Amino acid sequence: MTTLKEKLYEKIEAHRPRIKRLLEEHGDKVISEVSVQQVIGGMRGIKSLITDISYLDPYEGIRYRGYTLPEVFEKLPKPEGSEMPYVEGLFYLLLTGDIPTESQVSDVIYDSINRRMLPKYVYEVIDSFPNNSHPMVILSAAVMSMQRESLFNVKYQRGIHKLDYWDPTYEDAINLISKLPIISAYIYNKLYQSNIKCYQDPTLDFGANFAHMIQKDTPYDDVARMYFIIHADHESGNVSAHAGHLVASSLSDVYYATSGMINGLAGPLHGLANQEVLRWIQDLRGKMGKKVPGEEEMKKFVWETLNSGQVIPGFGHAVLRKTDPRYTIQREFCLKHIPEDELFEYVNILYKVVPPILKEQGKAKNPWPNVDAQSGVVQWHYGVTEYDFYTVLFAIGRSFGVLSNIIWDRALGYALERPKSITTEMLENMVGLNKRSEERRVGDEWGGGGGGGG
Ligand code: CMX
Repeated sequence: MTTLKEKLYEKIEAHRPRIKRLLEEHGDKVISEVSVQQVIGGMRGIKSLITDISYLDPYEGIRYRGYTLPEVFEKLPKPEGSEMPYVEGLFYLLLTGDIPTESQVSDVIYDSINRRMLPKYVYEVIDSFPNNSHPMVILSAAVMSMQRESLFNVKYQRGIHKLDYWDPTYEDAINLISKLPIISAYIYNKLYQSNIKCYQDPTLDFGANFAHMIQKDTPYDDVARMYFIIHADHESGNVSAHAGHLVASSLSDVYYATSGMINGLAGPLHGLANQEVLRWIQDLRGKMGKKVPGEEEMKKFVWETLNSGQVIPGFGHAVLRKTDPRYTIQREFCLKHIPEDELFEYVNILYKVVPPILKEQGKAKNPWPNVDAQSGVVQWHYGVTEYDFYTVLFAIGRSFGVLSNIIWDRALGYALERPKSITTEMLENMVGLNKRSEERRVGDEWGGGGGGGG
């Protein structure tokens, strides 16, 4: 057993009694109420999910296992001469809650390198897609095609005790995480680099090997590490994390769940926003010729977008109410390494002009930039100019959080998700809008009752 798996097992054993006690002694205590606005408005803010991997404070931003992002970057071990930590160290932190030592990280790297080999049929699945397919579609299909590799599935068919579900899930998760950069690099090379064949280098860590496979030079290894780490988790309610958790809650294995996570991430209100930011800026760049717009020109462009009924990509958030620390980390990286970059100038002007405009428009609850406003600029500068690909990078990072959560879901025996839905008429009745509500009981008409299956 690896040191990570041993440590995880210890942590699981220590955590199980806490959940048991909560359920047995406090199972019927009320912790949250639900308004009509929340039922219609995408369940915003309803406290109904549990995770210990990360927590998102609206004003402070994300903490992984209690650590802010700057703390994570400062504390995790780094490769010699690198500014950014090993992604494998982040995985150790997310799973166990502990900052790993150098040797614990080496152990994870060694284990992961041995799992990088892709079955031949995955290359064939990727090759079978036309070159104008979106890379997120290919990624999702490639992951899905590997479902037959699931150890959890085999063990379940043979009959495995519930308490042991986490073990084959852990094996599946590390197998999949180790393969994701290989799959993604192969997709990148097929779509944008004339199908060049580039093999993994077993002497390199997760970030450096990915940079090597898409043939980007230093410091892209650090850019990749930074990118994967900042995107890893954002608690459980966002679409990608929730989709992964939801699918896995039916005991679907991590291949089904990760494909679901990828599909949710591919929407423009979520992960695809990073591509949208670049597309939107390139549109303006096309209009401006070589000139960088001044603040007044930029304001006009922003208003044009808003007045045509579109959102400003990279701004706003369902939970955050301040500038996203993931934005700030990338901004600081740009200020240090690429202060003169033309696209960074665009992003800087947007940082100045968009929040006051969104405030003036008065709709967005959060006028500040999110992670996606800045991430494409860094990628573009270091040679990944194919912005369709940016959400794939987000997906590689997000898989660390989603898969860590699924392993813990299995370990703690979290239940099948099954919230209750009601009809519009029932909701009207509940708030007293229908006179008829006094005359008949909703439960009689529709069978009432709670969740159940199906
Ligand atoms: N530009 C224009 N309008 C915006 C806006 C933006 N950036 N952000 C929010 N609004 C609008 C909403 O569309 C909504 O309008 P309607 O009342 O007409 O429906 C109104 O303001 C209220 O929305 P909200 O409560 O502030 O935001 P939501 O929780 O509903 O949505 C989000 C959050 C991220 C989808 C939204 O801010 C948005 O569309 N942003 C742009 C897309 C984006 O950057 N997404 C990436 C988020 C981070 C990530 O997941 O990767």
